[in-house]
Amino acid sequence: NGHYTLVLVRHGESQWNKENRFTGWVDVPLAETGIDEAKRASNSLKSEGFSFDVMFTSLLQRAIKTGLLILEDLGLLWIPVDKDWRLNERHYGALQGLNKKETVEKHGSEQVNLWRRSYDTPPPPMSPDSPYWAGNQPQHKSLKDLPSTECLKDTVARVLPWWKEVCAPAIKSGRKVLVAAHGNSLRALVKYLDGLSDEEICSLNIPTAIPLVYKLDKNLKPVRAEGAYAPLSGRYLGDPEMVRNAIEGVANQTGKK
Ligand code: DG2
Repeated sequence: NGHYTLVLVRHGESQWNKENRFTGWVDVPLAETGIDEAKRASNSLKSEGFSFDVMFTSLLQRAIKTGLLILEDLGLLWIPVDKDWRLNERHYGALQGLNKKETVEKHGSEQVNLWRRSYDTPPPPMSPDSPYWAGNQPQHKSLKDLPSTECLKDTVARVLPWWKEVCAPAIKSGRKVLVAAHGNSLRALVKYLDGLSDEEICSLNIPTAIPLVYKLDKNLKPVRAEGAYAPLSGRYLGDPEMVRNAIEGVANQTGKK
């Protein structure tokens, strides 16, 4: 019918999501709960008959593993998997490793919210002496221009070239695409797809492991889906109440407990 389908999914709960720590480029594993969430995601994809020809993911195991768990459940472990650092989580600078609520206690919620959700205020930079410096990670050390911090605008600046060079051509060639990535790399992508303003994107949170399904026209412009989660044109595969709670949970990670 001249439309394309694109499925985006944030990884399931990671060990540091569980411990409520800023993660960014640190390569933490999925928590047990994250594995269960990935299975829930694949069940909902299966029950609606989704299939994929290629998976795109980051260089971080929480996203890779979530995607592979989904592919496994769909009998699709054989399809190509293309890993690209440009889908990595936004680099969280010197905040990486810190507990989100403790960071609020130290710096105040206004400052932390600015670091977390403003479009163009990056967190303080990470020092190359940090054990979490990307140059110490085997999958990143050969990248040129290693980031020491990123705001969402910086993340958009690397996700968009990936979209244009890699993802858009794959979709246009008729391949059914699954993207398994991260809260902020996906916020960067949907900001572009849905043309959200710098203000609108601030209040948008992406829940873990709930597939977000986009219908795209022949120019890859989103067509608003029935049951779309405004301001997005895509729809989440999941009970609306569960989706809403999951999104609020992300927003409240820095809130009072
Ligand atoms: C989280 C996002 O990334 O955190 O880096 O801590 O999606 O890989 O779990 P993800 C992190 P927030 O921006 O929601 O605080």
